[in-house]
Amino acid sequence: MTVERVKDRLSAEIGELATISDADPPAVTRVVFTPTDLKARAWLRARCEQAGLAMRQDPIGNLFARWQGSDPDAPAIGTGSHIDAIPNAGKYDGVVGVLGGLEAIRTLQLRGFRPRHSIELLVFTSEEPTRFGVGCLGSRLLSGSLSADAARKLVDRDGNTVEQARRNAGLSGELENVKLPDDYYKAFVELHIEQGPLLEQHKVPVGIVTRIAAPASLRVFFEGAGGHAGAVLMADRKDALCAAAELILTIEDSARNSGAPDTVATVGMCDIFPGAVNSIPSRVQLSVDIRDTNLSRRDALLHALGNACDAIQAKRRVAIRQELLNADAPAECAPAIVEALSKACRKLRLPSLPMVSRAYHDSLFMSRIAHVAMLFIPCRNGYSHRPDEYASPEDIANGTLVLAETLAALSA
Ligand code: HGY
Ligand code: MN
Ligand code: MN
Repeated sequence: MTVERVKDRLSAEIGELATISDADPPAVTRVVFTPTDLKARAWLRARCEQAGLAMRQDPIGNLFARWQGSDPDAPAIGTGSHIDAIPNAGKYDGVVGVLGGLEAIRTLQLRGFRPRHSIELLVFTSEEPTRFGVGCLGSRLLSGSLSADAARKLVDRDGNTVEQARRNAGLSGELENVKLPDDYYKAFVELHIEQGPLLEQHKVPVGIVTRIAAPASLRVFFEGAGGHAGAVLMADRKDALCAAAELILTIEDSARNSGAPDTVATVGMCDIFPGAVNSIPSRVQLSVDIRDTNLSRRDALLHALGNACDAIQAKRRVAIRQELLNADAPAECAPAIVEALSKACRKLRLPSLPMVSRAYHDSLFMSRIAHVAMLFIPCRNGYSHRPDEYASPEDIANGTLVLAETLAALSA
């Protein structure tokens, strides 16, 4: 019975992929171009080859597994997601879209379906910003949202450039050759866990994404004055960490009071120098993540952050410098692809809920060169980016079968 086979095979494969990790189970860590990431890519490539898919990898490491259609001139239908995982993550983020996409193809093959448009499963490089600070590195380059020169300038915390890291991972060719033409894909559909609580709360098995929020991220550098924790009196201090703390609370306050619940801001990283209990912090580096479904509200928060930096700098005599890493536009999903997903849900008698994606995804950038929509499945308590992230085999199978129906309809 199809659903049972899909449930069993996907549960086994998701479980197996989760063992290729740099964290103790149930956590998963798989950072781009590490030996673990390369091992996971090899594992996945083998499964795609077993399914008879033609493989290629581009110069940034995006992986393409192609089921050749009967019309070689017809633009392809793309699906896929990512398998890199932030530190101490779960095993479903991205993986459901990759293994679910592979299973959707295998399900159609078993049914004897023959696509007219080729169907291409994509595994994007570095969807997570963990190593190079900018998320969706592979889909940004593929869609032309990031230039090859700008990508080459990205450096990890150990000073390795993207160029060094990709070459060490065995990749060749020039980053200029990653960009695909605007008419390469007729459509791109990504299956992903919701990473939020709405589907579970509404007891709806499938979400159909109509809009993807606008993400921005930046680093903020604070340069104060160090000194002895005992000897320097409070009035004489230029404490970089206190300045950073004031900015963090100001960012939180601005997001909370933006006038809409869709504005979110997070300071997820804080480096303190010299990092000794009895030494006044002289330098601090923050990494800030700001998003909103509404572009002007998101930009207003970036502007408010700049003003706050000026005020804190003047008040505390701590030099503050911002480095904007990315400030991307939101994406509207294509009505025709949204309708194709809705139709597939109706055919499978699965209720669906139209929704916004507050997380960003490779689809955000694929929307720059193709008609895009996303398919969400529930995740328990909305948890994601944590080891107790969980999606049920039933929900994963439902999402996979909706994807299969949609790919069949789009590629006919
Ligand atoms: O941060 C995000 O939205 C995605 O999970 N990388
Ligand atoms: Mn993620
Ligand atoms: Mn993801």
